[in-house]
Amino acid sequence: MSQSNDTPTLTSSPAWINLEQHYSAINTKKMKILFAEDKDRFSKFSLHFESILFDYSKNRITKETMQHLLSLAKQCNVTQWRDKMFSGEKINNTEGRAALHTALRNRSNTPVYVDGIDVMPKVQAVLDKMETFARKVRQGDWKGYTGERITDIVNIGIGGSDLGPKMVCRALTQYHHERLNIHFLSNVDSSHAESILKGEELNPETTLFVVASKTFTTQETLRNALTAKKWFLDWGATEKDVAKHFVAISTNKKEVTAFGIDPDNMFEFWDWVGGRYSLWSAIGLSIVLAVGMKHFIELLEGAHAMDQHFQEAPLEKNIPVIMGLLGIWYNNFFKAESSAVLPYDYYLREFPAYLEQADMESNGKSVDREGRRIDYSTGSIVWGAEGNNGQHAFYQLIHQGTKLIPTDFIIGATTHATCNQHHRNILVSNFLAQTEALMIGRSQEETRQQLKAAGVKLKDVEERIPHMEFEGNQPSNSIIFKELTPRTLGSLIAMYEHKIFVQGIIWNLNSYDQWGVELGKHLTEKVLEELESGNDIYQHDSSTKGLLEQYRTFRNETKRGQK
Ligand code: G6Q
Repeated sequence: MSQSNDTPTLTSSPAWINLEQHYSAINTKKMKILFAEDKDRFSKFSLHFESILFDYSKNRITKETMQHLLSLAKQCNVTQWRDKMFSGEKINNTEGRAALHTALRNRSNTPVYVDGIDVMPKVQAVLDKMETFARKVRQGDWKGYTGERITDIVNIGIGGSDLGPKMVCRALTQYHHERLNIHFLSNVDSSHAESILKGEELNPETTLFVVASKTFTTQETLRNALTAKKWFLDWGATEKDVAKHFVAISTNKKEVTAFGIDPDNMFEFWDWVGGRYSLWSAIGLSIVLAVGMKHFIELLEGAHAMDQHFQEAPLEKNIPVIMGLLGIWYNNFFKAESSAVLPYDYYLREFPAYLEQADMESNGKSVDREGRRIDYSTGSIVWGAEGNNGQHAFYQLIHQGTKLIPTDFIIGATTHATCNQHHRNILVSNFLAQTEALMIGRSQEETRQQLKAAGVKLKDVEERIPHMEFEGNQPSNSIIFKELTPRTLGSLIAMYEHKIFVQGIIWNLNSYDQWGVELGKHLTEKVLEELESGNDIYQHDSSTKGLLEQYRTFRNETKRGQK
């Protein structure tokens, strides 16, 4: 909803008030009763997209809930905002930029204009450059300075320049080129650089560094790139050899050149691509190197197909819209603080970390688009881990804790791994049993009967019941896909991107800026100056000062000990 001073705020709008009233009427309703009352609940509350099934029937919703939520989407002009995004309007108003990650995967190649210029020829030109380069590296025609073929690729980047490509590379492990090992260096802690360069015994003669930074000013990335360059030169290579071992991905040609990377070895992208939405751009170079251009294009095609679904499907059949609305339902009406993403797929193990950034950096905002403080909760705390491992760790809190935690369970029906069907069956039965148990729970009476049947002494049964009862009614979405192909992965990622978009529009936020991250980039400058100079230059609170002094003491003691 576009708000001005004389229009109602979100929380006093008709759709919101209707939802509040509806929430009061149904919030205690048990899902297991809803399932018992309607045998067709699964088919009514599930949607298919290509080879992906999105089942949202295990949610605390009725037909009426969805009608109210869809009215909210209409009231907030979700479709109009969606069209603005796709057409290149500058919806990132605080930075005066479009948010056009969808143009990067616009496989229909229809024109998309930014400031009156069609961006599609530029997009294609960079894809062509990536393809040519990757082909040479993959075929062994791109040689290192001693004439050796490249065997190891190190992507140096952080945040959006790391999490997306890393997640996709891990997810598509089964498609990797067999000679090429892909590494991701992000953390400025030198232990990370060391564990890759030394720990994995890389050979400078056969290693290619991909320095990925939209701005090319990010301290961590530049520091790591310098360390990598020193390691390379220390081996005996010369400055002129750098061109064969360092390439850059950036929007900032000036800084890339200043760093010493040949601009011919720079892969460009543009300010209308947000960092956390950039894996589809040149930032995906490590993906192309790992899996080849054919599979990267399939990834883009999968995302494009989801873009078309998001643009064309009616709201009530539109998966990202439904996902976004369900999130609003729990976040704002049930007051759920967090939501969990639980992939039952080893190759998707980086997906929760990727979504943490995509979601929380986009919608972790407390002022609306016009800069006014808002009076409703935004950005859910997104977290998660591989589902099967999580069962043996944190699921306890989801089952029996005091918090409502809506969950997304994700699984593929088949795996590329040498399939031992029994492994798969165990995995899938855990997936199914968990969502069922979260929904159904276990009543006191059921617990009593089970304890008795297990031969527990009668006097112990009553004592144990409160500890072993499960309230149930914990909501979950289940996402099942046929196989983790590049296309399916592309669709899955785009589905979540658009879910995040829908929520941002309903909360009237700019999902495409990240001033909190920018703050972090500048905060260290002052303290770093003090650490390097050894002098106290700035005023600090007593805690920061105390910590700084303690660090210096420890550091000096360690240095003396080393002498
Ligand atoms: C993403 C954020 C942030 C960014 C990193 C790296 O949306 O802006 O995570 O990607 O801070 O920035 P550079 O790519 O500019 O190095």
